[in-house]
Amino acid sequence: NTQAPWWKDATVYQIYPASFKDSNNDGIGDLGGIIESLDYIQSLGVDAIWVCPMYASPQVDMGYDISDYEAVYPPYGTMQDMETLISEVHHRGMRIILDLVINHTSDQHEWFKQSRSSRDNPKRDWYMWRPAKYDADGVRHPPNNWRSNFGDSTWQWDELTQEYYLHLFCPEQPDLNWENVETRQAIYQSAMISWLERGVDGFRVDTVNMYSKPAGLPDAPIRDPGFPWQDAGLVYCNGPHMDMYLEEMNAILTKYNAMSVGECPFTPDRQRVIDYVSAEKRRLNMVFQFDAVNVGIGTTLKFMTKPFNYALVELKNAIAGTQNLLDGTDAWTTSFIENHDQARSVSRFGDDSPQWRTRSAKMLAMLFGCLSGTLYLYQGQELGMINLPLSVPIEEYKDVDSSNYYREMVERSHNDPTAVQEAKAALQHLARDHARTPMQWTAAKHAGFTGSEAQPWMCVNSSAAEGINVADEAGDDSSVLAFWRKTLKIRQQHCNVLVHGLFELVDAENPRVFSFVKSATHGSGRTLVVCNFSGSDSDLPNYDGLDLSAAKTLLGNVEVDGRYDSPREVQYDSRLQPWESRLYIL
Ligand code: TEU
Ligand code: CA
Repeated sequence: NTQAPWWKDATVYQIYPASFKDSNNDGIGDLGGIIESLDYIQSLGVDAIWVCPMYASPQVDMGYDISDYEAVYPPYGTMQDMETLISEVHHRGMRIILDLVINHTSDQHEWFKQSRSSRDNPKRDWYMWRPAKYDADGVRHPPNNWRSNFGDSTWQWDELTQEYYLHLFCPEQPDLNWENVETRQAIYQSAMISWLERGVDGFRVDTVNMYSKPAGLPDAPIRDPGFPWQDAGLVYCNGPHMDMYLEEMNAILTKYNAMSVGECPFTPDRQRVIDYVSAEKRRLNMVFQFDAVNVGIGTTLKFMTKPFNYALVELKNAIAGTQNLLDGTDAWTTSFIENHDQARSVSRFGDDSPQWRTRSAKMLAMLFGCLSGTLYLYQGQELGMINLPLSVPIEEYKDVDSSNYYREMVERSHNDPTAVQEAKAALQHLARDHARTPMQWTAAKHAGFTGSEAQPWMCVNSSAAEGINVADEAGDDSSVLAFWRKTLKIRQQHCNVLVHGLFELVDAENPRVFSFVKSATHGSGRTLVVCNFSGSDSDLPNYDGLDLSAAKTLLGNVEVDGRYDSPREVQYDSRLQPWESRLYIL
């Protein structure tokens, strides 16, 4: 039984630099702000930070459009600041991972500038250029019908050289051509090795399963009839050379003893996922699957949302699917429900009204804090931060994904007021912007994110003034923040079960109560987590073969005798209060 690697037991705290902490009052978060907050971060009980892209970038997609992998975006700071950040993190015994965005670059990257300059430029083949198709009437069409992740065609016509280039995201994010070995070597050197040499401990690998495209770039099936561009994720992800590319990358990572967590959308096939993350295969350490965060999103367009109330069983199955990667395999998994691409979990899966916000946020903390795999916590999630309210005008939404969707809905409906209202409501529910409002540090102006005279780059959620902020929550033992700290402590104390244990849904069809058992694979230990996903009382289920009469609770989100935590013998009520959750040790 060998020692598990550090990243298995770790909790990773994700930081979005623009919105975390502004140290020089220009309204934009920065590296200095992260450095000065490291003690706070460590006090949560986390082991590592993941810093979203802080590289040189025109910021069309908030830094996921990189123009130079080896330079820092000046408003965030300097290379010297990065070196300070890395050493300050290490000084505290923590780890730091960076975002590795290498499916595409910015169109302002030197490589692309050269590639687009002429058809015979030596870097022409570093990107995915294709000739146009012409129909019988001589009208020009792109090579296929793929819809980009941000709407519209994935192909951009280039007047100068009279060809299309591929971009799975914005037109300003051209896809690199991974088939070219020289390109791959340049990517590895510039984006990976240069940072591993500076001491980073690993990478969160953006869109990791999109590097290898399917031969012939075939059309996607038509799911949105009447519109030219079709969702193609299932077509362009997981292409034929993925394994080889990942093995090349892994060889570099291994040399530096660095970890990897890949973002793995559009991969319903369990065996495909296991083949990415099996320890023996040496490709990736783990991946983020999208099953849980996609519960409740639309089937044709992601913002065409359906209400969550009917989807608890779907959420259970989604989570079970990612948890069960561990069953009988040497694979590893992740637990997360928020990141910079997701709306706030308490607004989506809990109840963000003043009455139930705290309790339902704690319930979600318990649920995801008790799942196996490496746990990821997104900035502000530890406070139970919530979505912007509907009263915030659409102009405050800064994300290109949101503005493109809104514009498309206005166009499709010819500005029909009902359709436009619906589009806005959908964005209020699901937009990525809700994760990107500034971190709420205090109840003061701008939530203490930046100086009171400054103008924050994105609007601050007014809930900061209503108690959802670090200062207020730190002084309150019944806060969401205090609960996350307790949860992370208990997770560590019982890591055999809570981090490494096998997951089993119990009472799986119950549409209101989410219950699961975890069992240690080595050593002993069994726990039961019960979550009432409902604003009314529910019965504590009668579990076949589980006797709770002698079971103690390790943690609960409803106060009993003035306390929430610590094992006790109290016989719990067989009624679950609204949004109540309990962690039993069996
Ligand atoms: O996201 C890739 C991804 O697959 C999505 O979840 C994406 O956010 C969604 O399709 C948008 O509707 C990654 C990054 O996390 C994201 O922030 C970037 O925008 C994207 O890659 C492009 O680099
Ligand atoms: Ca700043």
